[in-house]
Amino acid sequence: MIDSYLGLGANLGDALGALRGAHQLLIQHPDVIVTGTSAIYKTAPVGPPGQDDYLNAAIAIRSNLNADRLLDVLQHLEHCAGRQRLERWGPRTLDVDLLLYGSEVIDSPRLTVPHPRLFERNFVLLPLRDLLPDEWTFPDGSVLSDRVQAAPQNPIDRTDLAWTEHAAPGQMRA
Ligand code: A4P
Ligand code: MG
Repeated sequence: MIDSYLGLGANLGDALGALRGAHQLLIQHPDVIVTGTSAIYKTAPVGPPGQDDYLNAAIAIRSNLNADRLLDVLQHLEHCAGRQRLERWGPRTLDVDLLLYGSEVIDSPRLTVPHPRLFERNFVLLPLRDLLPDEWTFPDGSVLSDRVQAAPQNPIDRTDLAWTEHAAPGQMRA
């Protein structure tokens, strides 16, 4: 079993519904165990101007799927949220990125892991920090707390939005 970390982002339509829907589909997936969820963050958009704020979050999972099959699952989640690929870095109903796949480094035509823009984005690193210890070491030897400190300070607010309508907000660990 491999522990993986997913980054989720949404800023079109019902963004919270898109995050919640993806979470539910992962819970229901026969080959995936959801082991943790970050808080849900409201973040200023990075990319083309005129976009709405995003909701960003991270989910920890455990799975036997290889990285390629896991990417298929993530793209299915995007598809279920009605994702259309229009503009690079443009608005999206749901973006699900594979941030970390165990401690593996993957560089294939379809997949780059760790995610290539992970360290440039506090809206990815801060949710990830809800799921991993500060001293977590990336495959390149860098440490999570140092990466968080060095990341650009894009405006970001931790919300108390819950992953399910009736659950307590914030972090859950298995
Ligand atoms: N791909 C390669 N590596 C990976 C990986 N580790 N995880 C390939 C997921 N996919 C990976 O993805 C394009 C291709 O990347 C996939 O077919 C897959 O084979 P995409 O999701 O269609 O492309 P994209 O998301 O439009 O582009 P990109 O560059 O991945 O966008 P980003 O980097 O995800 O940025 N501002 C805020 N505040 N919050 C956000 O979440 N997100 C973006 C999108 C821009 N601004 C944002 C946010
Ligand atoms: Mg993406």
